[in-house]
Amino acid sequence: MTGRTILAMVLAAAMAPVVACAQGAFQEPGQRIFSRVDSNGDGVIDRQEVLDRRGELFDRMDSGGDGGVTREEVDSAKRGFRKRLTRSTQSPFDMADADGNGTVTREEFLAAPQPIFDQADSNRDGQLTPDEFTSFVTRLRESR
Ligand SMILES: [Ca+2]
Ligand SMILES: [Ca+2]
Ligand SMILES: [Ca+2]
Repeated sequence: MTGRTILAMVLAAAMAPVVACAQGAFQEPGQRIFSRVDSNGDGVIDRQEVLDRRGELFDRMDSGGDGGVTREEVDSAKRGFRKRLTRSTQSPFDMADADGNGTVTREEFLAAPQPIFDQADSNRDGQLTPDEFTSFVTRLRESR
């Protein structure tokens, strides 16, 4: 059980506007996403910033605002995500629902591992530089 899909959801959500115009003439893959995720603007993305995005995603999915998301909320959020980022056959809901009680709390959602962060952080220093991020996004695009 990994949080791959969950983090993919966060990245996909952050990437959506860029991916939407990817067919056209956009030259710097990931640049806009990068600056959106780099909320303190120090030029690198750290795990906390990724967690912040994940928290925002949770809040967006938690349409009832009761601190837990249901299978419907997760699945309806998932419909907007690109298949290649969610190629797991396992529902992201089941991956995030660590205690299997049918509700994903914010805590469970934030506790999921960050495999994509690890994948993109090629020198393993816990921070994503624009170069690391751009080459990761490029790899994703080329893996289509
Ligand atoms: Ca930063
Ligand atoms: Ca749960
Ligand atoms: Ca790094």
